[in-house]
Amino acid sequence: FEQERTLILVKPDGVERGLTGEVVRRIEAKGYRLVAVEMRTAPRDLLELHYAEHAGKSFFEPLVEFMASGPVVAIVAQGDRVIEGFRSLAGATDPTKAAPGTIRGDLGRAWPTAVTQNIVHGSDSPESAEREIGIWFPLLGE
Ligand code: DAT
Ligand code: MG
Repeated sequence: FEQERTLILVKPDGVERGLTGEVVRRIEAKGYRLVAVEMRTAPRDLLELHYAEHAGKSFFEPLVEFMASGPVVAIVAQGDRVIEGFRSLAGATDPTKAAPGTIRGDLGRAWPTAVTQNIVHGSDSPESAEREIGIWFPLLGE
C-alpha cells in the first residue's frame, strides 16, 4: 500500500524542553516508521527556504530567528497518509486552540510567543513534504 513520507521538525522549544522523545513516541505509537532523524542547528538560509511560503508575513522574521536559535530534530517519517496523520497528531497551529490529545494541545505552553513556539512542524501536502525532505535531507531524494 501507499507509503507516504513527511518532514517533521521538533522545534528549538521542543528540543530545549526535552520533548523530542515524547514527539518520537507519538509518531511511532501511531504506527509510522522513522526513515531519518538528525539533530542540527539550521542556518538561516535553509530556514528561509523551508518557510518560503511565509516570506513577507509579519511573523516570518521572528519565526526564522526562533528556528535558528538552537538545535532542531529533523525527522522523515513514513506511513499510510502520514502527512495528514502527523498534522492531526500535532494539532492546531496555535496551542491555545489545539485540542487536548494533540502534541500542541497537550504540551504547548500558554504564553504570548506560543504560536511561534509550538513544538513541532509537519509538512502540509505531498508537494511540501517532498520539497522539505529535499531541503533537510538532500540525500533522501527519490
Ligand atoms: P503550521 O506550522 O501549523 O503549518 P503555518 O505553516 O501557518 O502553521 O505557520 C508556520 C509557523 O509560523 C507556525 O508553526 C508558527 C508560526 N506562525 C504562524 N502563524 C503565526 C502568527 N500569526 N504569529 C506568530 N507565529 C505564527
Ligand atoms: Mg505550515
